[in-house]
Amino acid sequence: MARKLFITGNFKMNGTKESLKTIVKGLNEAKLDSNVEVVIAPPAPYLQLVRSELKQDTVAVSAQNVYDKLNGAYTGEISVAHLKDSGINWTILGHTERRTLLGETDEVIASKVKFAIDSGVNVIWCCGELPEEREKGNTVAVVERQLSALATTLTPDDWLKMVIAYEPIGASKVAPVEQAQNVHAAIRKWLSANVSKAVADATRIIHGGSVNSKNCRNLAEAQDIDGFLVGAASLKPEFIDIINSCL
Ligand code: G2H
Repeated sequence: MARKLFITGNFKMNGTKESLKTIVKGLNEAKLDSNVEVVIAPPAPYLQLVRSELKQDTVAVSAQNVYDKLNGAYTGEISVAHLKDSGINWTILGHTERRTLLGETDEVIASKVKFAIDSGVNVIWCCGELPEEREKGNTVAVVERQLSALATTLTPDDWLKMVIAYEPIGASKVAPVEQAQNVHAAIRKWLSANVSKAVADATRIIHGGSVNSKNCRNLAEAQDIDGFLVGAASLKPEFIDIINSCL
């Protein structure tokens, strides 16, 4: 089944008002491949600036995290209600940096995913193994554990509002295509066995971890890699080359 390529620029905790305006200007002026769905995720204080500067209607804006409560005494958290009020209907959740640096568990992330989807915000859900888990050959088991935690909260329809990003944690260079494809295929197999074949066929499983304009084309040719979660390279003009890599 043909799945539309999905490319997210995760700016992480980088950028200034001026540098982000320059990135958005580049996107506004570029001819982007219409067969690619593009989402950019600036830091929270700049979400609205980026939303209002963006003129390409094929590019959406995403938060990098949200909380699993709508409003209230939750100092410092990001509300899906505030996102929707600002015209933002995507969020990244479970990014590897939040798992490893901020101690977010599979269960906390699953609760946030369910809350975001129920509130009408689409989710780019990240999964991936630690280097030591990879070295022991436990990659697929770890990703299946992360998927199982999510499955306890989601209905089959919920999965259709989500993109899955697989990122091998702490990989300093992009994974070899065959290795990446094997994990993506294992995720799709798990979806088919535990959710439904329709969800497995429809879900975009994107790849993250040192993706750039030089390695993206090879990765995109793999059967089960449906796009990218791009960090560092999304802050550079080459992000446009990545979006157009399959033209
Ligand atoms: C992995 C990835 C996307 P980078 O964290 O979030 O970032 O492309 O900088 O490795």
